[in-house]
Amino acid sequence: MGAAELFTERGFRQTSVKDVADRVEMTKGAVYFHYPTKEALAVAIVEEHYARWPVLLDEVTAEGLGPMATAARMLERAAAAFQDDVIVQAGARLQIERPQIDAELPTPYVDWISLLESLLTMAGEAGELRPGVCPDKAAHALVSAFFGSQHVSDVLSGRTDVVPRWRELSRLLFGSIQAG
Ligand code: LUB
Repeated sequence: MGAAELFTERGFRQTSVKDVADRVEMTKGAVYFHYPTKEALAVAIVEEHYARWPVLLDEVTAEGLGPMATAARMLERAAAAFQDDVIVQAGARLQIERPQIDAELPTPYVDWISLLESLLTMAGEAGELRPGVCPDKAAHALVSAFFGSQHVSDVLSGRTDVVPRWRELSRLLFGSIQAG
């Protein structure tokens, strides 16, 4: 957690392994035992960020909503994670700083685009999608909008209002792609 807090607060370049060791009250050696480089620490946090979403999908799927509502609910829960989960916040900042990180990081956005495209395709098959809306284009637009919304919240409010801001934008976006 300590490293995630520091990466979120200061970013990759401005965080040293010594800072992490101090924050978690371990020796540098102990941190290096678990993570041979600072890059390895960043990779672990970004991977943990992405590991959140399949767990979330299982939880939301268990609610038994239709595909369109499942898509909306997934993004609503993601907004709560971006607002409150320091691992998710750190992963997002590290992905922005990926050009400065000499490590293989997961490609951002693609899994969310793919998930939303499959949910919106199912929504189309269920008659929940406005005629003429392409699931792939709408999925890409939703991810772009979400990314922008949480980023603006981060810059303007330290992510304290991700949820209400996303709720406003989500209402507009889903209102424009759902049938009826
Ligand atoms: C999401 C971010 C921030 C996509 O999937 C990702 O990589 C994301 C971090 O890179 O927003 C929108 C859910």
